[in-house]
Amino acid sequence: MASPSTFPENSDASVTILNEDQPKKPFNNIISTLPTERGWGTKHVVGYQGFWFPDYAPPAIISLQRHFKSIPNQTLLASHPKSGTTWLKALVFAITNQNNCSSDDANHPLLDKNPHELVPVLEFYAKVNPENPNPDLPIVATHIPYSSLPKPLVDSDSKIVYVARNPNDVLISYWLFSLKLRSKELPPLSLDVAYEAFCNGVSPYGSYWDHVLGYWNASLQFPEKVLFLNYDELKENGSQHVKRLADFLGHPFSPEQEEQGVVEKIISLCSFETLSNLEVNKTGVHSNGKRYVQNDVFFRKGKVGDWKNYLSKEMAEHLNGIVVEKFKGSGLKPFVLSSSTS
Ligand code: PAP
Repeated sequence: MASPSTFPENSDASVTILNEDQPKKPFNNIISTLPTERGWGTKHVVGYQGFWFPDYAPPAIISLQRHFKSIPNQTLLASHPKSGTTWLKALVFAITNQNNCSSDDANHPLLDKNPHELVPVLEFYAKVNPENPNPDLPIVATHIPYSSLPKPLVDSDSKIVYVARNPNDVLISYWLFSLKLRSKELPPLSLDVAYEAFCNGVSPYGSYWDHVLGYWNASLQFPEKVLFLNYDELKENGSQHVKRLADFLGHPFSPEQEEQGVVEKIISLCSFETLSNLEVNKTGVHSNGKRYVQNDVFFRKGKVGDWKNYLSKEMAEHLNGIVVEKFKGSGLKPFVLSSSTS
């Protein structure tokens, strides 16, 4: 995508803010009463409905809760940030568009558009369309916790796919992302401060465990509506989980397609290696409605276990211990602290 005119030429900023004040106005009275703590990429995280959010999110959530109208057969992709959103967007787009474009088509939209351009995030869309906060598109995404989703969405026939990732990699990926995208007037956040906040559940979209458990419990209660995927397992056994995903979405692969290697072609098209090496994802930008964001910030290493390069074994074990304790009794298998990166 060509750089929009408002994106500064030769800028090394990863984000350009388009209009900071406009969307907050209708909700200022509510927002000003909410508790705040130190933010990561933004000045504050704001406590709202049992979670902590970057300060831009609560107005968008309120707008979604007031004005969201469901669209038939829409699919919602949900995740805690840095858990595989970009990957899931690409996979679901490729699976559900098989009839329009095969994954080896040289003109496949994923080859010249970043997945975030193809699948918008509801809370960003809501910021610029506060009274009509649902794009007329078949696939949308969100980081909003299950308990704060708009009711018409939960009650509709929309399917929800959630992707979770091990907490240590989520923490490191999010911390590094926040350093890149932080408002330039904010001092860099140290890893020690980020780690402490994450362990205390006071990180953006946290607590991590309540976010994961909300969707996990919904997937147990409404298995036809909510599918729970795991980034680490997708890495380990892509074909099994991509088939599960396609079945769930009502786009199962036929035996002929499986024989022709369609599953593997989709996995290859959506892989970190393919996507991160595309020109659009190396040099392009996309607008999320409010900001222009460089596409390359969504592709760093794409590995399981990179936390080892940043956290001590004790730090990782402590965080994992908290999560194991929180997951106890839920039936959710705790993430294994992998011994090697993959
Ligand atoms: P978001 O929540 O801001 O949209 P999200 O895509 O969930 O971000 O997370 C980005 C992480 O997914 C990055 O992980 P890392 O920092 O540990 O490297 C990014 O590299 C990784 N990622 C992006 N695309 C893919 C992909 N196709 N396959 C696997 N991992 C990917």
